[in-house]
Amino acid sequence: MKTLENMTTIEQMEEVTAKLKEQAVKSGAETYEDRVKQQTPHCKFGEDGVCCKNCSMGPCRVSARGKRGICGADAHAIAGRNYLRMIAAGTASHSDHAREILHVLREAKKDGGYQIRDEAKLLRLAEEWNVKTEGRDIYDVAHDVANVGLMEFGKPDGYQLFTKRAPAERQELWKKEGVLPRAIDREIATSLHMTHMGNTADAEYLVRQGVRTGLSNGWGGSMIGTEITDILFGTPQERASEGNLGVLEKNMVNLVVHGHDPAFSEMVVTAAELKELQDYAKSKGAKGLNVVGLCCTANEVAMRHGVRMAGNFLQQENVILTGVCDLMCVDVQCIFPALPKLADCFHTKFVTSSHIARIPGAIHIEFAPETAMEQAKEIVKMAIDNYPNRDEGKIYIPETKQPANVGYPCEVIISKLDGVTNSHVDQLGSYRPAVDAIRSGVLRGAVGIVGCNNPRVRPDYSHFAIMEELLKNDVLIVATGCAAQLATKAGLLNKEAKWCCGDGLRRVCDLADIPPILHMGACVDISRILLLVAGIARDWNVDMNQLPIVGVAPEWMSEKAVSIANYCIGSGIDVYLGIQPQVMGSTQMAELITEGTRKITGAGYIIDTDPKSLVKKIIDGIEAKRAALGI
Ligand code: SF4
Ligand code: MSK
Repeated sequence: MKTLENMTTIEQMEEVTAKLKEQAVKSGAETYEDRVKQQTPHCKFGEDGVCCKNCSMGPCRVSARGKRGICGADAHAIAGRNYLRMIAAGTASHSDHAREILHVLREAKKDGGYQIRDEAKLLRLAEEWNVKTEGRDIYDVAHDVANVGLMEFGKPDGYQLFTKRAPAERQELWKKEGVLPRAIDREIATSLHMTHMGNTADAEYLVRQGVRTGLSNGWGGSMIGTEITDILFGTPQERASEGNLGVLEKNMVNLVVHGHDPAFSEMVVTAAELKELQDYAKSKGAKGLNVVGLCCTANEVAMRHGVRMAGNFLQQENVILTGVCDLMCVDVQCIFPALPKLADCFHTKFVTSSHIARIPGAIHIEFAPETAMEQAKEIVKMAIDNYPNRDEGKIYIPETKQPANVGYPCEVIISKLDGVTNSHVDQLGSYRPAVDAIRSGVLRGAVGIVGCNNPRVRPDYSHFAIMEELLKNDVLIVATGCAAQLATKAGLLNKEAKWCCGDGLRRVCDLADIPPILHMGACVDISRILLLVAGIARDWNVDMNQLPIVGVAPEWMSEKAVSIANYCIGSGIDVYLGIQPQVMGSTQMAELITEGTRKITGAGYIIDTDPKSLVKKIIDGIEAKRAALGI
C-alpha cells in the first residue's frame, strides 16, 4: 500500500498558515489565532453548559456553592435547555436557507433569471407531493411545488412529507416514540417554548424534543433545500475541480464567494462568465476573471460548475491575507464578522448580500431574485475595478493546490454502482452492489465525515487522521461541508487517492471508477447522506440503525452541526464526535446523549477528543454492527 506521499499533509498546510500569519503581522491585522489566545481559557460554566440566562432573575450558574438557579432549575435542566436551543437555532438556519430557495423557485420563469434546470427531478417531486403535472406548463408545476414546500414550515396539521422516504420501521419508531416531526417552524417554536423560564426541566424530554427538531431539519428543511436547489440549478454531476489557496491567481481578478446560499453564488458565477465582463477584466490589465469558492458555497459551485475551492471555514481569513483577493462576497452562515476589518488591512472589497448576515464595515448589496443578475454584475465589476489597487508588497500566494473529483449525489453514486453490475435501477435506484460489497466484507462499512474545522483542536488534523485510517481499513467515506474541503486540500478527493486504501476499497474504486472519498456537497446536503443510508437499508431490508454506517463530526463547531447530529441520531445513525457538546456539567445529559437516545432511536453519540482513539472506536463500532448482522 502506498502512503499519502502525493498528498498535502497537515504540516504543509500549517506552514502555509504560518507564512500568512506573518503577512497579517506585517499589515497590522488580527486573525482568529490572536482571538483564540484572548479567549483562552474558556469559561468553564459555558463549556459545561450550566450557565442560564433565560430570564432576568439570572444569569444563574451551577457550582458547588449553588446547585440550582434562582427558579430551582438544576444542572440537568439548564444544560438540557441550552442544548435544545442550539438544535433549534441550527434547524432554523438550515431550514430558513431552504425557505429562501423555495421563494426563488416560486419566482422562477421561462425567460427569467432563475429557471428550472432539472425538470425530471421537479416532476418526480411533484408526483411525490401530489401536484398535478399532466398537460401543465412546467413553471406552473414548479410554483405549486414551491407552495407545498413552503407549507412544510407552518402547516397546522400533519408531519414532514419527506419522512415517508425513510424505511417503514423507522417511520413506525418515530410515531411510537413521539418524535415524528411536524411543521418545521412548529418544532423550532416548541423548542423555544419548552426552554422558556418555567417550562420543561426534565432533561429527557428536552433531548427527545431535540431529536424531533433535528428530524424536522434532516427530513424537512435540509432535504427541501437540497431538492429545490437541484431542481433550480441542476443535480450535481461528477466533475473535476481543484482546491486550496493555490487556486488564487496572480494575474487574474480573484473574486471569492463565501457562505451557503446557491441562489446568490450561482448568479455571481454566471455573471463572471459573461464576455462583456471578461473583456472588462482584460481592459484593466488582468488575464481574466477567477471566481473561487469558500466553505459550503465552494462545495455548491464546485459540484455544479467545477469552480475551484479556496478552502474551508478556518481558511476564510487566509484568503484575504494572500493580498490577491480583489473582492469577497458572502451570503449567510459561517462568515467571520472579523472579515471587513481584515479586508481593510488589504485592498480587498468585502460585500454582504443578505439581511440575515449584516456585518459592520461591509459594503451591503441586498440581493433580490428579481434583480439578481444586475446585482451580480455590479459585484463582478466592483471586483474588476479593484484589481489595479493591489499592494505588491503584501502579496503571497501559496502554491499548494490539489486536483479533486467532486459531485457525487445519490443519483451519481447509483449510476456508478450500476456500471459495476448492470443491476436494474428503478426510479429510486439501487444500492445493491454496495450492499453486496459490505456484506461480503470487501468494504467493511461506510462513514459520513461531516462538519467544520475548529481551533479548539489542531485544525483539520482530526479529519485527516480519521480519513487516512478509515481508508486503510476498507471503509468508504462520503463527505460534505468543511470536512469535504479538508479532503480536497489534502488530495483525498482525487481518484488517485485509491493508493492509500486497503485492497477491498481500492478494488471498489477501480470497478466503480470513483475516488475513495465521495464528495456529496454542502452541510445542507447531509440530507443526501440520509437518503443514501435509507436506500441501502431498503435494499438490505433492515432498519437504518442496523447498518455498519456511521457519521463522524471530528471538529464540529456550529449549532447547525448539533441539529445535524440529532437528525442522524433520530435516523438511527451513530455519531462520533471529536469535540464535546457543552452539556457535560450535567451527568444526566452526558448519559442521555450517549446512551439515553439509544433506547429511543437506536443510536447515540460516541465522544472522544483524541482522533486516534476516536477512529479506533469508529472501526470497532462498524465491526460490532457487522457482527450483529451476522456478517
Ligand atoms: Fe436562573 Fe431559572 Fe432564570 Fe435560568 S430560568 S436565569 S436558572 S432563574
Ligand atoms: S460551512 S457549518 S463551518 S461545515 Fe457549511 Fe463549514 Fe461547518 Fe460552516
